Order: sequence, then structure tokens, then C-alpha cells
Amino acid sequence: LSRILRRRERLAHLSSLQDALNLLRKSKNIIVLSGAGISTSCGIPDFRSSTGLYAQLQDEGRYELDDPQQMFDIRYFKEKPEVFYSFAKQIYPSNFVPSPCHRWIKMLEDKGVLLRNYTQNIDTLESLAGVTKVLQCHGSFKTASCLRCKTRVPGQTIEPYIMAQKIPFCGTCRQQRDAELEIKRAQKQAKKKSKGKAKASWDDEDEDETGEEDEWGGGEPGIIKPDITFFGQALDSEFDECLFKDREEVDLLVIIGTSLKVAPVSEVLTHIPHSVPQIYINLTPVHHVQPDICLLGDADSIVTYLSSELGWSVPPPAAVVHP
Ligand code: CNA
Repeated sequence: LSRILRRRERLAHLSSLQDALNLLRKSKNIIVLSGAGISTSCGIPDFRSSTGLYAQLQDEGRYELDDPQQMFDIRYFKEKPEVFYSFAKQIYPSNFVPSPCHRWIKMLEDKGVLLRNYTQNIDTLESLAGVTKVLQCHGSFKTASCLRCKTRVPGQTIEPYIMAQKIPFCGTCRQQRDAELEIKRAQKQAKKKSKGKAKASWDDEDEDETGEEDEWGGGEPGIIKPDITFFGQALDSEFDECLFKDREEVDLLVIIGTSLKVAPVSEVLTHIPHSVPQIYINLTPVHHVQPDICLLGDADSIVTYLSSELGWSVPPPAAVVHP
């Protein structure tokens, strides 16, 4: 507590727009922590705004969810993957174009002052804007993996399924299952033959096959899930590794468009040294943390204003080629 109080004392003078400008002007190693609010102007709803996905899921009522968060819960996904796949095309990043915020982050990188962009977003718009120092903390649709055999495939492999609202099953699992069943079938045949029972009836064979499938694990091959982190799934270890490294170098934390409600990303604030100032840019205030400077309003307008005051030019929207 005393450490936090000392920090408050040290940074108490920071509060205004002018302070934000001064910090941006002098900082050399900026971490940008971003969330869904930087993509709402691209047409992708966030989670928690009044028009966000949670409110939409609640209003629509057609998914029979106890809680809208269930849509992104790994246990629920394993139980009812059809629910996620009937919805996923609404959030699939197909024709979205990066916002001024994405381009602002790219500009920081071009100026050599971006230490890293920790994004919670899964829409890959930072990469489309050309940001390379980006960590997609909650994964993305770029790749997808089989829940059973863990085979990873490019995200485009499952795109047709997402668009058709169908569940993609794993081809590798299917091949593996078929191969294993084939071997077992051959082994049984050979055993029967050697015992002089080669004239097994079709009925007998059907019975055997059912048993074999059960031995394999039974049922369908694994379901493929986009590599976005669901509630109940751990973050990639890269998150901890990057944070461990970056906390030594960071001299400014800029938080944009996030309610800071999802841990562990929200805990970045407490994991970096207390001496590092924080600027929070968001439409709505946060109450559970106290960033040093809060700039409330539309994030695109705020970063555009900051840039114009600093004489920085944000790259214009480029023609975007979706992967
Ligand atoms: P959130 O909890 O929905 O919070 C978003 C915040 O952004 C809210 O506080 C809004 O007030 C604020 N906001 C919305 N529009 C603007 C705007 N134009 N200018 C400034 N602020 C704005 O979402 P978080 O990112 O905090 O939560 C993390 C979740 C959201 C992650 O797991 C993401 O995967 C997930 N998500 C991502 C996307 C995406 O990839 N675009 C979309 C929806 C949800």
C-alpha cells in the first residue's frame, strides 16, 4: 500500500491533456494495451458497451445462453460447439479496415517508440495496419486447432465452415482414426483366419467395428476451434515472457479502448513498474483501477487530436489486402 501511495504522490501532478502530450513527446519505449474499443469504428462491436456483443446476445435470446459470456467459454464450446459456429461469422474478420487507432499504433512503431502493442483483440487489424511489434494476447482467427489431436491449421481452412455456420471436424483425426481402424480390422481378420474362423458373417464384422471405434475413443474426429482464447483457457506463455522482458524497458503505458475487465491482460497495469505513467483513452471511465491520466471520448478522435498537437502524421488508410 505504501508503495502505491508513494507512486500516487510522485505522479499526482499528472492529469491533464498537456501532461499526456509531454509524456508522449519524451517517451521512447511505449507499451500500448488495446482492446475492442479501437475496432468499434471499423464496425466490430465490443463486448461490454450498451450496443456490444453481450447486449446483442442477451437481446437476441436465440442462443439460449445463461450468460452471454458462455459464447466464449471453453466448457460450453466443448458441450455445444454448434452454438459458437452459428454465431462466429458475425465476428469473423473478413472485410474490416483498420481504424485511425490502429494506424496510430503503426505510427508509434514507425517512429521507433513502440515497445510492444499488447492487444486483446482477435480481429488481426493491428497486423493489417502493418504493426509488427504486436502480441495478440487472446489469439486470433489466423490459425485454428483440433481440440483432440491439437493439429493446427491455417484459419482460412475453416473459413467456409464459419461462413456456412457449420462445425469443422479435424481431417487429421479422421485419417488417423480410419488408419487405426483399418489396421485393427486387418489384425482381427488375420486372427480369425488363423483360428480357422475366416468365414465371419457381415453381422459379426459390424459388431467388431463398433467395438473398434469405441477402442479408438469413439464418435467423431476432433472439433476444430479458432485459436482465440476462450474464458477458461490459459494465455500463451509468450504473454508472460514478453511482459517479463518489457517491464524492464517500458517508460509509458497507453491503454486504449478496453474496460480492463479481462485478466490477466488487465493486470499488465500492476505488473509494470509503479514509476511508469499510464494514459487511459476510452469512451467510458474505469472505476476499479486509477490510471494517471484519463482521456475520455472516442479513441480515434483523441489519438488524432494528440497527433496533430504533437505534429505527428498518422499514415493514411492504405488499401487493405485481407490474408
Ligand atoms: P470490452 O469489455 O467490451 O470493453 C471495450 C471498451 O472500449 C469499453 O470500455 C468501451 O467503453 C470502449 N469503447 C468502445 N468504443 C470506443 C471508442 N470508439 N472509443 C473509445 N473507447 C471505446 O472489451 P475489452 O477489449 O476490454 O475486453 C477484452 C475482450 C474483448 C477480449 O477477450 C477480446 O477478444 C474481446 N473482443 C474483441 C473484439 C475484437 O477483436 N475487435 C471484439 C469484441 C470483443
